[in-house]
Amino acid sequence: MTSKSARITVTGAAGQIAYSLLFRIARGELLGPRQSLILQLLEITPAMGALKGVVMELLDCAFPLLEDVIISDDPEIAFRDAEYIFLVGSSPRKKGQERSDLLEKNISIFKTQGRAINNSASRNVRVLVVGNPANTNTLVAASNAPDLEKTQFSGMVRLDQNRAMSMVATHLGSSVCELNIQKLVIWGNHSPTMFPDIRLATINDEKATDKVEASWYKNEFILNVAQRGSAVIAARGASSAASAASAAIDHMHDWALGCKEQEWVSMSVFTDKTYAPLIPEGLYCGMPCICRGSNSYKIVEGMSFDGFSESKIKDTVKELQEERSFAHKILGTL
Ligand code: NAX
Repeated sequence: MTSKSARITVTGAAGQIAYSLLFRIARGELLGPRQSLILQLLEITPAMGALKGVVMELLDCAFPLLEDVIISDDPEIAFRDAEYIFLVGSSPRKKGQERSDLLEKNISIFKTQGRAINNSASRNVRVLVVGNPANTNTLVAASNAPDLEKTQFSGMVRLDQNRAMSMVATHLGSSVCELNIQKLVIWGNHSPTMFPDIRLATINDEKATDKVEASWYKNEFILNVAQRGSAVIAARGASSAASAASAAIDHMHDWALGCKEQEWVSMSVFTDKTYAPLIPEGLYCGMPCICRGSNSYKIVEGMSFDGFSESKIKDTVKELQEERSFAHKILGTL
């Protein structure tokens, strides 16, 4: 066992995603079986009672790695010295609510949390934003943490990558367990405009585009990946929770410790000049990344785009730019 426990904060800790995420982290699935942990859990005041019940259950598991659990409704306390932060809690979309109303409510939550992270988290913190609208929430949080680097923040599109890999396998009458699917990329926003891109993907080292039908890819696959969240809600009566928690662990694990050799992972990261002007600087956009451990990632360079992929990326980038403008309008500044 390593001597110093890692401090991990999860917000929205009494919610559905956290109910899966916390137990998997505490088992060691995030940082491995030799790293002890302190969980720091943030909730809003009315949910503190329910959160106490979650803590009881965490303690009842007698996890050997779990040194302590701290709960608070004060972000500065919950983020104190945290090295890994999962921003899961957010205001949910209510029936009939416009995306702009959802954005407005969440922008103020993520502004407050960005400031608190800036003030109290570890200077080496890594922050993963899960709460929707995840890309723009990431931008708002990172912009309100001026003492930290933008590369210390990222948003989650890994669930979309996992869904896409599973759909490709199912289409081929197989499973991700039997097929080695690599380099499948999610570009853009975690929203229906996202672009799941298989142009460079490989399946058992062969080109994915030689294996799947082009019409299925263009007419069904892209839409189905983007609408998978709605399909889960329709079937389950509740939004994706365990699969979102699993993807959050995949994302943070790979960022912290590195992904497999040759593997690309999709992360919503701060855009630099790599794909400008198609993907302009200053957004958080789903991109292919390589993680080689030490809490770092590198955007995969040198990808080219045909007319179809370019127009898909333009659409999702346009939406990200509109959300950024809206956030600017609400906050006066980011
Ligand atoms: P729940 O409604 O079950 O839980 C959210 C929790 O957040 C609640 O307990 C609530 O009290 C808490 N909360 C609200 N405001 C807070 C604040 N200011 N500080 C701390 N806690 C706060 O939602 P759940 O199913 O857990 O989903 C959480 C978020 O993940 C939602 O925004 C959801 O849309 C988003 N998702 C993102 C996904 C992604 O791929 N990026 C996929 C799954 C999910 O839809």
